[in-house]
Amino acid sequence: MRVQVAIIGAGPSGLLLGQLLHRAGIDAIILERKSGEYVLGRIRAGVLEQGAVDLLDEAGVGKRLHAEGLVHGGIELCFDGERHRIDMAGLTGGKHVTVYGQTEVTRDLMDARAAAGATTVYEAEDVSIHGFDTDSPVVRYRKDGVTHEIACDFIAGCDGFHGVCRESLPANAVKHYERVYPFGWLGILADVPPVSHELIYVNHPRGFALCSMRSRTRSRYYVQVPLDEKIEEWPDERFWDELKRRVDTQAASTIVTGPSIEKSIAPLRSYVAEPMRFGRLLLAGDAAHIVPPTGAKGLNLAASDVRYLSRALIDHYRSGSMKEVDAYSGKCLRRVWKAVRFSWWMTSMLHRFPDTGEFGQKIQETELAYLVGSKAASTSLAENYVGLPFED
Ligand code: FAS
Ligand code: PHB
Repeated sequence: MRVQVAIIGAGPSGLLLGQLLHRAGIDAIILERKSGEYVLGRIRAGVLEQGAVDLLDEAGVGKRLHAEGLVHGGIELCFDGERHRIDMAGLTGGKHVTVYGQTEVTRDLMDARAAAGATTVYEAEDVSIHGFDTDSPVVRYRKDGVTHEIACDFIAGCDGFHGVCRESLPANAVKHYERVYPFGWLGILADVPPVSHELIYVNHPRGFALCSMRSRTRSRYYVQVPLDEKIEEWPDERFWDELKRRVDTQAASTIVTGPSIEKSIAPLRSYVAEPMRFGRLLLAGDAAHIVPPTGAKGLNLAASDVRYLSRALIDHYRSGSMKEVDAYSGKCLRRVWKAVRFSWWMTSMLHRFPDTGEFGQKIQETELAYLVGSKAASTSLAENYVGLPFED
C-alpha cells in the first residue's frame, strides 16, 4: 500500500491533520492502536483558543462547536477567600475562548473522516516506523494477525506522549526538557449545572481547585491531590467536601453536587522534545510536548502544531518545495515554549508545593492580588490564555 502521509494516532492531532489534508486532496491514512470507543472515552481538555476554533472551522467540523460551545470572555481567580474576574475580552480587544470538550472535538472529527470515506485503522497493533531518514519511509502494523506495510512520503507522529514515534528516534537525535510536578489533579465529571458561568481557578492553602464545565448542565471540577493518592480513597462525597473547602463561601454554598460520571487522577508534567522534525518524520501534539493543564494549553498546542504541519505539507505537495517542512519545527517550538512558560507560571502561582509554607502562600496571594489589580499584569495573563498569535 502507498499513501502520501501516514498519520500515527487518532487523537485530536491525528484526526485534525487527516481532515485538513483530506480537504486539500492529500491522501493520508491514520493508524490508531486503540478502538474508536476507547479514544472517545478519554475525558480531557475543555477550553479552545480562538485559533483552535478557526482551524476546526477550516477543517469543516465547526458546526456543532458553534451550536453547543460556550463562548467565554473571562475567567475568575479565587484566592484568600475572594473571587476576582479577569476580563479577557476587554483586555485583548475582544478575544474569547470556547468551552467545548475534547471528546466532542474528537467525535466531530471522527464523524467527518467517516463521512469522507477516509481510512482510519483502529486497533492497529505493533505499529513501527522505518526509513524516516530517507525519502521513502515505511510504516508497518499488524491487524487481525496480518502484517501490513505502508510506503509513504511523510510520517506524522501524532501518537501522544506514550507513542512509538518519538521513541523510535536515535537517542542522540532529540533533546528532552522535562519538569514533573509533585502533585496531580483529581478530576470529576458530573451532570450538574456549573457553579458559575465562567471558570474559577482557585489558590488555597489546602491546594489548587478548578471549577469548569462541559455545558450548562454538565460540570467538570478538579482538586490538587498528592501524587500517591488513590482514586478509590475519593468517594464522591469526599471530593465535593474538599472542593467546597477550597472555593469561596458563595461558591461553596451554591455549588450543585451529584454522582460522578467520570473520576480520575492525572499527573502533571512539563515536557518538550526538540526538534520536532527528523527527516520525513514530523511530531505534533503530545508526541512532542506536554503541559500541566492549568493554562488549558495541551489541546490548543496540538491544534497549533497541526496548523503549521498541514500548511507545510500542503505547500510541499502544491509547490514541490520543502521550505515550509524545513521551517516546521522552529515555528512550532517558538509557540510551544511560550505556552509551556505560561502553563508553568499558572501552575506555580496556583498550586501548593511541598516547600510553599506560610511565606510562599503569602507570596502567591500577593502575586495574585497584584495581578488582579494591575491592567498590565492582567493583560499578560489574558493574552496568553486566549492564545498568542501564530507565525505565518
Ligand atoms: P493524544 O494522546 O490525545 O492522542 C494520541 C493517540 O495516539 C491516542 O489515541 C493513542 O491511543 C494513539 N497511540 C499511541 N501510541 C500509538 C501507537 N504506537 N500506534 C498507534 N496509535 C498510538 N489539555 C488541556 O488543554 N486541558 C485539559 O484539561 C487537559 N486534561 C488532560 C488530562 C489527561 C489525563 C491527559 C493525559 C491530557 C490532558 N490534556 C489536557 C492534554 C490533552 O488534551 C492533549 O493535549 C491532547 O489529547 C493532545 O492530543 P494528541 O496530540 O492527539 O495526543
Ligand atoms: C477542563 O474543563 O477540563 C479544563 C479547563 C481549563 C483548564 C484545565 C481543564 O485549565
